[in-house]
Amino acid sequence: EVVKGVNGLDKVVLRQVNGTSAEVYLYGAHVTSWKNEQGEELLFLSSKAIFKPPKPIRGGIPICFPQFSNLGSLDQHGFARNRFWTFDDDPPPLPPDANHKVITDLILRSTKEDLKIWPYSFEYRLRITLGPGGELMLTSRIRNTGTDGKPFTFSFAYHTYFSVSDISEVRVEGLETLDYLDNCQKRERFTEQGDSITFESEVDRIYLSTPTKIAVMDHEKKRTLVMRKDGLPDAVVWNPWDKKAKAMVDFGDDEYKHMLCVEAAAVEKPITLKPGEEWRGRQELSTVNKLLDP
Ligand code: TA6
Repeated sequence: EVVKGVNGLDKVVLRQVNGTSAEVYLYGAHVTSWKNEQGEELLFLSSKAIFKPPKPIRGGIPICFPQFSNLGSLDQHGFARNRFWTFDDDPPPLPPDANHKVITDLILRSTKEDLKIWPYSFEYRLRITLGPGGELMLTSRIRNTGTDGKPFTFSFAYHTYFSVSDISEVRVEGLETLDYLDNCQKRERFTEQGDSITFESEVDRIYLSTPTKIAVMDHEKKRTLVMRKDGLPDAVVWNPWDKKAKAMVDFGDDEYKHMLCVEAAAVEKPITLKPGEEWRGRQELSTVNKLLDP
């Protein structure tokens, strides 16, 4: 169902019979809400988010394409999150169990304007699925539609902002002992300790070659947010903490206490597509109403 969201921007609302829901703005194909059966919001959306293109919306799941962060010549995180997407008029085939799922298919095609800043033709199809248990799945299909024989290379992230009760009581499981690039230390390479990750200051790390499953444990809620990913080997973990939070106009000074970004990403090894080739990158978010054992 398409409704008017903030500032009259169109958004799609996906609802399941069990009361779970999700919302995605056509602007940026930006998921801004994912609620459980009790109607609790599981994603963080800043109370100061600015819904005014071309400013990206602060929170939810920004799409970082064709560039993650400043790893290239484009603006921070590329331009997919600053574009108006449309409904896909020729969506990929539906999955066999489609009748239990609520699906919306969006598409972004390179425009003449885009070609001036990134000279490659692409079609980016994004399928957003709300499963029968409230699982939220994002499947990206990016194809090189160029006819000039030129391959292109891109980096990518689903820049997911999770809502947490209290960042100082959050644990992340699945990234122990991995190498990571530390954005707070000139992106130098380090190795993570052997037990789960906890937070007491700014964290901005690109974990490399991570497992397909990462768990974010919210101690107060006795709830685990589970991320499963495919085609996205890396995982970015970010919390701006107090100083950086204050420096962002679209982020409340204290909001860092109630959010954590865990981002399924392809950064260390950017993806190259020859004309006609297609890449798929998927993440599925789900919740478990208990703290998973380490
Ligand atoms: O994903 C982490 C990060 O790259 C941080 O370095 C910080 O810049 C964050 O993204 C937010 O970026 P944005 O452009 O959305 O303000």
